[in-house]
Amino acid sequence: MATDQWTARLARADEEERNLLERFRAVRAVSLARAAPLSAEDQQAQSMPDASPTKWHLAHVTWFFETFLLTPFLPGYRVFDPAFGYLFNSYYEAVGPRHPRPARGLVTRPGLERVLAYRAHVDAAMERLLTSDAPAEVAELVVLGLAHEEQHQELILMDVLHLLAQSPVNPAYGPGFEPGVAPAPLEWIELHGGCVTIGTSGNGFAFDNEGPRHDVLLRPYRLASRLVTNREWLAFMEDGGYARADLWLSDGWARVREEGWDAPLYWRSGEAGWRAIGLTGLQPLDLDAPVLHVSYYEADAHATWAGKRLPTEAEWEHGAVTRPEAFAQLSDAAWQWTASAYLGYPGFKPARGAVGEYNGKFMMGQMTLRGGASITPAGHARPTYRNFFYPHQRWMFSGVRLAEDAPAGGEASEEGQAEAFRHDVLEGLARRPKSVPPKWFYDAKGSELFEAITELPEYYPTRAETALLSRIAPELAARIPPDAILIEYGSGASAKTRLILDAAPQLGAYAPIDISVSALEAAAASIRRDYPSLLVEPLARDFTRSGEAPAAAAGRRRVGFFPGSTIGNFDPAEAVRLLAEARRLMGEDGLFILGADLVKEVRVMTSAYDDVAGVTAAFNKNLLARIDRELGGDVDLDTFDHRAVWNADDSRIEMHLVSRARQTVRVAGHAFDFAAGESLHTENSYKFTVEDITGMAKRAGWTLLERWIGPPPAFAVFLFG
Ligand code: SAH
Ligand code: AVI
Repeated sequence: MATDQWTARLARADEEERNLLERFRAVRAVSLARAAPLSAEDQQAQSMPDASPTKWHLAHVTWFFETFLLTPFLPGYRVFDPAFGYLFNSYYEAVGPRHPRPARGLVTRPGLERVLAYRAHVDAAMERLLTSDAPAEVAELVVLGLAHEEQHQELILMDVLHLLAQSPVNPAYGPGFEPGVAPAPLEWIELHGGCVTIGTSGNGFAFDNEGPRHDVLLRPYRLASRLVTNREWLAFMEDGGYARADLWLSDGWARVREEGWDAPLYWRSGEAGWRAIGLTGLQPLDLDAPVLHVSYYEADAHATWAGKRLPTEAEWEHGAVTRPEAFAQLSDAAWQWTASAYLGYPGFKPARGAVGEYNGKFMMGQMTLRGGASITPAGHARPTYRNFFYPHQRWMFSGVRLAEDAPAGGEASEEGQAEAFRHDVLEGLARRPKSVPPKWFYDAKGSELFEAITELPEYYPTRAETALLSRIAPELAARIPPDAILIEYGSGASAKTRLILDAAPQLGAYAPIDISVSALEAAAASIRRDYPSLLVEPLARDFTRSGEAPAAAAGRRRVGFFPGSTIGNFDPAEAVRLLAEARRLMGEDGLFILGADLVKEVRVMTSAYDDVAGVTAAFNKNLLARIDRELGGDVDLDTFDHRAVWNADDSRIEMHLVSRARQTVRVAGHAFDFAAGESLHTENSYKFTVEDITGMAKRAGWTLLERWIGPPPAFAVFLFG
């Protein structure tokens, strides 16, 4: 990276980085702290050519400061020992010849004491340099030197673990670096992709290989919310994972055969089952912890076995940057193999001079890993960070995050919907407790049944909201700007919409969004017929997914309309995400009309979901009928009961389908066991207080403009801007 670029970056560096001397002291201290639990003998030995003795690491990072900072920039600096240039240069050809890497463990002199004296000598000189009037170039090289030292702090622990793992007495390094377990079940996080931008934005330090920032085209994809666990790895092994050539890349299979791989690097089998060597010694395998110390070949074979794939590094980065809250173990457990070869980004040019050897010359034959590990020094990694190793290497803290393709065109296409339905049902039936998202109720039959529900004597929400909307429509209409577009979420039959359209003839366009194609098409046709001057643009898609604005929204003020208390069919966190996404779509000057059912007497609420005529039961069971129709299921509807219960803790009505007896159902070629009385959870309908709604909307970036509450059974309509 050119010097002026480094300088520019540094100028933008954050406060901590500005106080270089303090950072210098802190980072240097971490290296000694990591070496502290080790004896001089531990710090001398080298267990393989790829690993280096701790003593060598401590000296090499010091040599970096001496060579690139003190010698050129500190007037009168006296080199500690001229022989060290040869002993502790790692790979810098421009700086001269060096001791062969596989023989580092044979250098018993200087001893550890003298290496520590070398560090003290260089530290003292660096203090002088950093308190002098040094050129700006010095600061940028110090930042690089510290990032370099942090990389070696990670290497110290990788190399020590490899060394200790050679010992028959299973010594431990010590606690404090365990990767922890994933908190939640695996979820597939949907990402739309498209033309996305990756790479460092130039704010704060980054290695040269993290730029230039550039565009990448990504097809829709899904990323696993957490890393592959030891339990999942064991299932792969038990299914012959290391014995089936069909799962492996050719080079990987050759390695398996040559080196006799049958488990991750540090797993050991014994009478008590599998155990794993880590920094705390030989321990029983924690099945919920992420698998560690697997090669690229193994990661790829596991992904193939699981019917998934590894993410590309652009997919990984885009997910980590845009949805960080959706992922666990992004940077604190294990580095994550990507399917991307470690190459320069478009336009990449290594820096001139010796530091240009830092990254660029390794861009051949290696694969990129993303994230960060439990042994990565705090603050060292970032979402654009590109780590890299050869595909056979295993001694680093490497793990696996899986990816898969999402259907082309997303759920908007018929094929996409079918695939998404299959995916959600198979995954939902495999969960404990079993659950399927309620959006799958709404095929043509389900939408018809919902309309029948709205007429039931027990189902008060539709009548209550319709009455309230009729009353307040003039007030709402007064807020709607001329030629605005009304964008409706979950429009169904678009019945309530008419109340707004009648009161606000100034509306220029209407975009109903609904996942139910049949309901959407019928509603759009009837609105077109009855409002001939209105531009109608129906959108058949899942409104929880961030999507493009309707074409008709261009140049128009936007008014969102989300009636029916359908907001209550989402968990609070999902609801906030949805409202925030709506905020983005409506724009700064947008409005949002939201209908929400309020908490009331329990009996009134439960009977609305358990009507005497059994229409709600038929609506609920239609999910099973749809599974049978579309996924070749063999579920007998009569073996399940409809159940609607009030969950006071979560303030929601829950709908379940409860299996009358123990049974096995088959869906899309997969078998799922139900115990007698076991439930498939099909829907939540949260019931709110006014504060619940205003709180969620506020978190999503909306401001309350007005709200109206109808007479009992109470329903509320909110206007946000
Ligand atoms: N707004 C109407 C209909 C409510 S029924 C009313 O108030 O009476 C809920 C509607 O939302 C259904 O038409 C259903 O197909 C649609 N829906 C549910 N989840 C959806 C999702 N995730 N994306 C798009 N539409 C959805
Ligand atoms: C669409 N949604 C708000 C309805 C509700 O009340 O949760 C769906 C429904 N489920 C059972 N009856 C109606």
